[in-house]
Amino acid sequence: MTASDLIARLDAERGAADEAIRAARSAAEVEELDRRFLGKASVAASVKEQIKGLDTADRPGVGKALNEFRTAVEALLQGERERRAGGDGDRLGSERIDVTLPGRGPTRGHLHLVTQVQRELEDLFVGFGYRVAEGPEVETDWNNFGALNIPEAHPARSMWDTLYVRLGEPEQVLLRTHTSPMQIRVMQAQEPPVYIVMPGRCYRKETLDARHSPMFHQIEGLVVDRGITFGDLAGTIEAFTEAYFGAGHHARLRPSYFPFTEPSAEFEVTCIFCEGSGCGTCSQSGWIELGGCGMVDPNVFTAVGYDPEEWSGFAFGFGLERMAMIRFGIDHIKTFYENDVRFLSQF
Ligand code: FA5
Repeated sequence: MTASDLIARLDAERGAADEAIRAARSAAEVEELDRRFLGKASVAASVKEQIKGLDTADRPGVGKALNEFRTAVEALLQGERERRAGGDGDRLGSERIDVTLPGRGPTRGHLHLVTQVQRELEDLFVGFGYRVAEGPEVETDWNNFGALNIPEAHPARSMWDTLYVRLGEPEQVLLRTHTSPMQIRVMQAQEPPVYIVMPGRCYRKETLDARHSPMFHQIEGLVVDRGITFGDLAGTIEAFTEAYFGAGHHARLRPSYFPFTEPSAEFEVTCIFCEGSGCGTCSQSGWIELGGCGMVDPNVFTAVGYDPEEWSGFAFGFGLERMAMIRFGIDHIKTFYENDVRFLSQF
């Protein structure tokens, strides 16, 4: 072939390469065209071989044409590769799936409502300068009744339907019916003055109704000092109800009877469900009883070795479930212990 034949072949091949590369449908096809137009079996490789057989004077012209061919085809191939990379990039962008959403972790639990109420009241009383103490739920008859001025066969024992534990002498060990035995434990363990609250679980042989459960919680309070009066008790109760329920809740102290306090009172707040007009939750009375209180009976001081001539004091015991019911509008005590997460997770 002459030099001009070779140059013409390269021109034709360049046209073919241009057309084929622009029509390529895949990245693999582009690489295939690279081999077809620039590889060992290509027209360019053949022209390169034939240059050797040309006259020396013709060789530079064909060599230059071959270089131009290679440069042009490489540029076309490279352009196509870059276009495809960009196109893939666009496609990848549009098809991207966001996998960075937070996964569903285990749901975190929290403290039971009664525990929350207990801790809040503890904090409140610690703020008033009280200490906090806890004691056993299995008690002696002496601490639960005897030392609290309720001797055996005293009619007042019927105020508390007691669950006895088969331990020791019959009917000498029981599940505490109230937190008041903690008064005895604390006074036996320390000298006055005493400013203390004692929360905990209590048990009674009782049928479940809207306000009563066989297992419930109380918080007991005890203050012993010189010159403590009923006014101090009333003031303390007022201060703590206002701090816990907020202003605007009506409360009243009603004369009552407890063997271990004299005088004694019952502490009640207006029923929030009927606002005083009477409903099932408050047994139609318009009031919900929160607890009992009174001035510590001198017989109790004598039982623990305190001199009733020197010391005076007051005590109170409130139901924690009742406090939560009134504050959050819960109309049945059973909801505390059914373990329904829909109820518990609201608090
Ligand atoms: C007593 O238990 C006395 N120890 C209270 C006391 C302490 C009086 C110190 C004087 C000095 P009472 O049985 O009324 O009292 O119970 C007090 C409160 O505990 C009730 O007002 C109520 O809020 C709560 N309570 C009593 N029984 C139950 C029950 N079965 N379920 C839920 N709460 C109860």
